[in-house]
Amino acid sequence: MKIEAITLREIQMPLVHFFETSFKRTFSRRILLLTVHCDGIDGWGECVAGEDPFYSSEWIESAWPTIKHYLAPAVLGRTLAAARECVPLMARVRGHHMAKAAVENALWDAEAKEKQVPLWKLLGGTLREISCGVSIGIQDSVEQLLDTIQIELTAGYRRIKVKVKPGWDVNVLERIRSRWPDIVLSCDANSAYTLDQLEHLRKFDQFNLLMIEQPLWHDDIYYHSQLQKELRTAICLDESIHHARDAAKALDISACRIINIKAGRVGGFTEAIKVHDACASRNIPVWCGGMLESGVGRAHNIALSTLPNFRLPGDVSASKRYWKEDIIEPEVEVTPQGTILIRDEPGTGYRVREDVIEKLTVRKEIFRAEK
Ligand code: OSB
Ligand code: MG
Repeated sequence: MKIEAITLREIQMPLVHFFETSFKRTFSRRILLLTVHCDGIDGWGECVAGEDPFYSSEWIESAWPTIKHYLAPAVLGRTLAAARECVPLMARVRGHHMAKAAVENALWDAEAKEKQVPLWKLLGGTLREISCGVSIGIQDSVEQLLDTIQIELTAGYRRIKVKVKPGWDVNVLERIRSRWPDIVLSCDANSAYTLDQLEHLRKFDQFNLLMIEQPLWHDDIYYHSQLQKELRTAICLDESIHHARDAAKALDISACRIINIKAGRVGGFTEAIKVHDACASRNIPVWCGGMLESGVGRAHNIALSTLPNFRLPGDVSASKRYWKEDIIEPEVEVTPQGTILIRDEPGTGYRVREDVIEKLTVRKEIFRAEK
C-alpha cells in the first residue's frame, strides 16, 4: 500500500458520565483521529493521548505537531507491504508512543481492508469472544459508586475495577466487599502511592482483589518489585510498561504478576504483540486496558484482545457506557454474559461514521506526499 496522504483531526465528544482517576476528572474528551489514505483505501487510527499530560507525558497538543512534523513525513510517499514496516521508519523519534500508535494502527486497519481480512486475524488473534470488565472512576459518594457497580454487574460485566487514591480506597473497598463478597474485583491507583505507605497498602490484601494496578510511581519498575514481595495481592503494571523490554524486566525482577497492555502506551500494535508474547512465554496473563476511546480505538482494542494470552477481562466495554452516540456502526455491544462477540468482516468489522465525525470535528489538517 502506498501512503498518499494522512488526515489528522480533533473531534470533541462529551462523556455520558464524568470519569475521575487519581489525577483528574474528565467530563468531555478531545480525541485525535488519524486517517491514512492508501490506494483508495482509508485506514483509521485513534491517538489515545489525553487532554492533559497527566496519565503520561504525551497529550494531544504534543501528538499533533509530532505527527505533523515527524511521523507523517517519515511514512508519506512510502509503499509498504505490511503496516509493521512503518515502525523502523518512525524509530528515529524517541518516545511519543501514542502519536506513533495512531499512525501504525491506522496502517494496520488499511492493511486489513486491503487484504480483505479481519484485523484480529492479521494481528494473530484466535479468540472469537472476549471477556469484558469495567473501569469505574472515583465518584462523589460511595453510594453512587455502589449504584454504578450494581448496574454494571446487572449488565453482565465479568470484572469490576475501581479507581483508588488516598482517602478513597480501603474505606471504599470495605463497602464493596461487604455488599459483594465474591465478585471479581480489582483496583487501579494510577500511581497515587509511595513505598512509605506500605503499611496502608498491606490493608488492600484483606479484600481478595484480582490485582492492584500501578500503585507506585508511573515511571517505576524496581520499587514495585519490593512492594510485590510484601503483598499477597498481585500487582499489575500499566503506566510503567512502554515496550517489551520493560515487560521482560518487570517479570525478571517479579515487579508484577499481571500486565495491562495498551497499544497506544507501547507505540502501536507491533510492540503490543511483543509485550503479549513476552508475557505469554513467562506464563503471565495480560489484559487490554482502555483510554476512554471512541469507537475507532475501541474497535482496535477489541481486535487486540483476541490474542490468546489476553486471559483476563479487559477494560473493553460497550460504547454506551461512554457515548450518547458513538462514531462507529454498529456500536460496541456487550452480551448479557459480559463478552464481546468478534466480527468477521474485513478490517475492524465496525464501519467508521464519517458524517458524524465531520460534525464533531473542530480542526483538521491533511498532509500529502511530496510529488
Ligand atoms: O489507568 O487504565 C487507566 C482511563 C484514562 C487513563 C488511564 C486509565 C483509564 C481507565 C479507563 O481506567 C478504562 C476505559 O477506557 O474504560
Ligand atoms: Mg491503569
